[in-house]
Amino acid sequence: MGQTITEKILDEHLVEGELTPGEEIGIDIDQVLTQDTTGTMVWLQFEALDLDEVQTELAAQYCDHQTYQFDFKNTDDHRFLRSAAGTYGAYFSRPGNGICHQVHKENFAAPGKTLLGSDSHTPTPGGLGQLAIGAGGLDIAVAMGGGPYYVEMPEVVNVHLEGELPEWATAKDIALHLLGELTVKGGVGKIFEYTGPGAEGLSIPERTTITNLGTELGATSSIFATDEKTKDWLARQDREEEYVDLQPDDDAEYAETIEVDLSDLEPLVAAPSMPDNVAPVSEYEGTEVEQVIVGSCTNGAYEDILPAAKMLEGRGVAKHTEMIVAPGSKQASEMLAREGWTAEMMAAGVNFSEATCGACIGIGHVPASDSVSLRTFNRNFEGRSGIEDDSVFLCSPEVATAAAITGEIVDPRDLADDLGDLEAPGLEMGTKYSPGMGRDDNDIISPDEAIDDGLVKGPNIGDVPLKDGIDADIGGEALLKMEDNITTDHIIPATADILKFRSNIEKLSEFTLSRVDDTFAQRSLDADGGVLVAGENYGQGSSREHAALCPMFLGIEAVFAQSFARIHKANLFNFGIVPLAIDAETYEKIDQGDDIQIVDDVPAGVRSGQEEFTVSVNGDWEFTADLDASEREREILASGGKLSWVKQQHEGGSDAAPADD
Ligand code: MIC
Ligand code: SF4
Repeated sequence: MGQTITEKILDEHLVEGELTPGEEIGIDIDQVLTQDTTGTMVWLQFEALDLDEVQTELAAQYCDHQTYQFDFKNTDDHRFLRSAAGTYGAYFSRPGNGICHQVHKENFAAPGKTLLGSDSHTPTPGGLGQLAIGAGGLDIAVAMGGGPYYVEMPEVVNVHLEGELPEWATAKDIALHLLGELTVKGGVGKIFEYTGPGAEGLSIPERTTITNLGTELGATSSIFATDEKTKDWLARQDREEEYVDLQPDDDAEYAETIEVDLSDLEPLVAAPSMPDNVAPVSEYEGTEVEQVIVGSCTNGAYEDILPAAKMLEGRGVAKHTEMIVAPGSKQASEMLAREGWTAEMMAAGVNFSEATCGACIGIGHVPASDSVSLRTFNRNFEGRSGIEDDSVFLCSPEVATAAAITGEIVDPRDLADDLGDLEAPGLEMGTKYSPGMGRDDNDIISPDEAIDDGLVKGPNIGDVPLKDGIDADIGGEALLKMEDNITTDHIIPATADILKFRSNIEKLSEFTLSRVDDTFAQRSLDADGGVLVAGENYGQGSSREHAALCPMFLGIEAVFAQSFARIHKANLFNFGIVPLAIDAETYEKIDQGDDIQIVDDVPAGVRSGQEEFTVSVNGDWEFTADLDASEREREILASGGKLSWVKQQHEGGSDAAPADD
C-alpha cells in the first residue's frame, strides 16, 4: 500500500511501535526548538536529568515572547537561556530577532526532518515539508537528551484543495474556513496533509500560514508536499541543498478527505472569542475598530506585511484607529525597511513593534476597554490580549488594513469599489532575503560561537518541583467545574504581569485558573489539593506545561473531563496528574464542591492497565471514569511524572533513559 507524506517521514524516524492510528509510536527527533517562556523549564529539566549535551542534530533557543524585558526577571530568563544554549550546545536567537516559528522556518526548517518544539505552533514549517510537532517542555528536554518522542499515531487526513483564491481572499481565509467547518477540536488526533492543484498554487508563506493555524484545529501537525516553490524558497534563504522531494504515493490511503474549492472562498473573520467563531467579514461590516495589528507567527512574514504596505501607500490610518505592525522576524523587518515600505507605512500612521510575540499574549498594545481589536493572529481567547472581556477578531492582513483605513470592519472588496483605485495586493515574493544580503546573521549565535561558562541563574529562577509517585487514595473536593474548550490561557494566563514567573513555579501557581475563578489557587492550598472537572477539549491552545505543573504544585491529583487536548493531556501525565474521561451525563451531575473519591487503588490500577475506575461522589452515588493511557504513560503516571520516571529509569540503567548516559 502506498504511503502518505506523514507516513513516509514517520517510517524513517520510527523507533518504537507501528504506524497504526491510535497506537503509541516512538520517533526519533532531528531538530528541537524552544522559546523564552517555555525554555527556562526545558533547560532546568535538562539540568535536573543530569544531561550534559544536546544530542539532536540541531537545537535552537529563541527569545521571542517577552522581549521588551520590562522586568529584570525576563532579562534574567534570557541570560539564563543564553547560558544554557552555550553550555549544552544549542543555537541562540537573540531577543528581538523574531518569533521562533518564523525564524526557525527561515534558518533551519528542512523538508523530511522531524522537529519537536515547546510551543504549540511548532507545526508551522509543515509548509516546507517538515514534520513538526508541538509538545510540553519536559518532552523537549528528553528529546534533546536523545530520547524518542512518543505520540499517538494520528489519522492522516487529506485536505484536497482545488481552484484558485479569488481576489482579496487569502491563505488565512483557507485556514479560517477550515476552522469554521471543523471547529477547534476538529483536528484532535489528526495530521492534515494538503494536496491538489490548489495546494500547489500556494507560495511557502501562504502554506506556512495554514500549517501554523492547524494548531487551532487541535491537529497534531499539518504538512504540504515539496516542489519547485519549496526549492526556490530554500534557495532564497541560501539553503537550497536542504531540499528533499516529498510526495504522497498515488495509492496513499487517507483516513478522510476534505475537499475545498478555493474559488468559493471570501474574506473571513474569527469573531470574539474563539478561533472557530468564523463568519464572512460582511457580517460585521460597520463595527468600529480602535486597534489593528498585522504580524505574529501566523502572518508575520515579509509577504504577509507587504499587502498592508501596498494598501496604505498614499493613504492614512483612520483618525480614531491605531495600527501596529509586528513583523515575525528581523529578516522581515529588514526587508521591508530596505525597500522603503517601513517608511511608507510610518507615513500612513503605522507604529512598528520589534519582532516579538508581544501583543499576541497581552504584552504591549493591550486594547482599550470596550473596544474592538482586529488582528492577523491565530488566537483570540478571552482575556489573552491583556484585558478581560476583550473583543478580538482574527483576519487576514488585507481585512485588517481595510479596517485601519476606514476605522471600521469592512469587506475589502467593498472598500475597493468605494475607493476606485485600491487594487487587491495579491502575493508578491520577496526578491532578496537577508542571507542573500551577504552578511553573517549576527542575531543567531551558533553553539561554536557561544560562551560555554555554565548556567547563569537570577534570583527568580527556581527549582523544578518533583513528585514521588501518586497516592493510593486519589480524590478530594471538586474545586472547580469548568465548561468546554477551557484553554491553557485560562489555566495559566500568559500576560506580562504573570509571564515573568514562568521560571518560578511557586509564584506562578498563585495565578492558576485565575481567569476562571481568582479564588482558586488559595482554595486549593487551603483544601490541600483536590480535583478538577471540565467539559470537552480541556487544555486546548498552548503547549505550556505550566498548566499542569502549577495545578500539581497546588495539589491537584486528577482532572475529570469529557475530553482533553493532546499536548495538555501529555503534560498531565508528565506531571503525575491523572486525566480521566467522563461522559456528558456524569459531567452534568457533578457539582462544584462535591467530594469526589476514586474508589479503586489508583497506583495499582494504573500499573496493571485498568481502564475503568469507580468514583464515588459525596458517598451518595458512583460513576465510571476512563483512563486512556499507553503502557509508558501509565508508568510515568505511577512514578509521579516524567522527571521522576526518567530518573528512576536512569538509576535502574534502563533504555528508556535519555541516550547520553
Ligand atoms: C501561545 O501562543 O499561546 C504561546 C504563548 O506561544 C504558547 C507557549 C507558551 O505558553 O509559552 C504556545 O502556543 O504553546
Ligand atoms: Fe507567539 Fe502568538 Fe505565535 Fe504563540 S501564537 S508563538 S504567542 S505569535
